[in-house]
Amino acid sequence: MINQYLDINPEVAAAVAAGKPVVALESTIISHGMPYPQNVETALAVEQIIRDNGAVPATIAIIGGRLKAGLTREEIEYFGKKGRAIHKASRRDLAVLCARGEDGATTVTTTMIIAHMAGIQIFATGGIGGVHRGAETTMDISADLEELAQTPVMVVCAGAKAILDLGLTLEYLETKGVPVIGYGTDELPAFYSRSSGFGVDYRIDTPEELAAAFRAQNALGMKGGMLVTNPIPEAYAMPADTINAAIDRAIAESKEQGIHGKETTPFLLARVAELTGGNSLASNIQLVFNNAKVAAQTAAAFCKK
Ligand code: PSU
Ligand code: MN
Repeated sequence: MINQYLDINPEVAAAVAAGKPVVALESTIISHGMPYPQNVETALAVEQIIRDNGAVPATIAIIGGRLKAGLTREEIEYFGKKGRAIHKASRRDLAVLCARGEDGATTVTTTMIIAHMAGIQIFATGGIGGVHRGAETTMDISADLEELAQTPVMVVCAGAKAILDLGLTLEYLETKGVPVIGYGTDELPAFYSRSSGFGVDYRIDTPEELAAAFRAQNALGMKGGMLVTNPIPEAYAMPADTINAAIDRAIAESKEQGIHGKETTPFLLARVAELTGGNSLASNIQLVFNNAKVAAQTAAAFCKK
């Protein structure tokens, strides 16, 4: 039974019904993760990369209270232009937005929820939310970690930004039983840079082996997701000290300005991009492309059985 609030785009629905590879994409990365017009250009280019690697893209968002799996070019433009004026929608927001017929940009959490409703198992993004630095007093822990614990979708990302406490994020994922895989690496990638100093649970080197691990997890009846962390390509990686200086300053400013709750992550993302003079944006775009490719190849391997 399809959910009464869900609209699956016809191409996506046909691919899911035929057991063909589909990759979900989030919309908060468009509205809150990057500035216009690079956000729209990137979102469209990512869809093309997924097609070039043999899968159908399904960008996910909430429009007029409808949960959309698969957006048109016009809808992607709309999210990109409206930017941070769009409601950033996490799990707690879904019911009210649907009841009121409002728009919402889906985070990793809500993209996983809607992908799962639509029958999509693989999702590509940039970075996930996690345990924030100072969470021992703020209790700021992203709902993304809880969703990974309970929704069976594989999330391919470039690790997590050092705006988070990466060590605590890994501890939380361990407690929640979420496997953290390094794609071609033993180390957790730190988004803009390839290494963080923290180890992953397993290193996997091929899309086929990723697909096999996720298939086994589903066959075991385990309800959660799987986190695949794919390092940024060497050519686009940023020097750790440049990026860390920008992150430290952005965090200090967020405290001074009293930024909190759901505003914290978008504030830090935008400020780090400004402080690095746009260099971080170029890296951000490239790592999303790289994740889209791995996700599409894994979706193709997953469908082969
Ligand atoms: N981290 C990034 N880029 C992003 C996000 C996080 O490097 O675009 C977005 C994702 O949509 C993620 C959300 O799910 O921020 C997490 O927000 P919060 O920390 O408020 O849970
Ligand atoms: Mn938060």
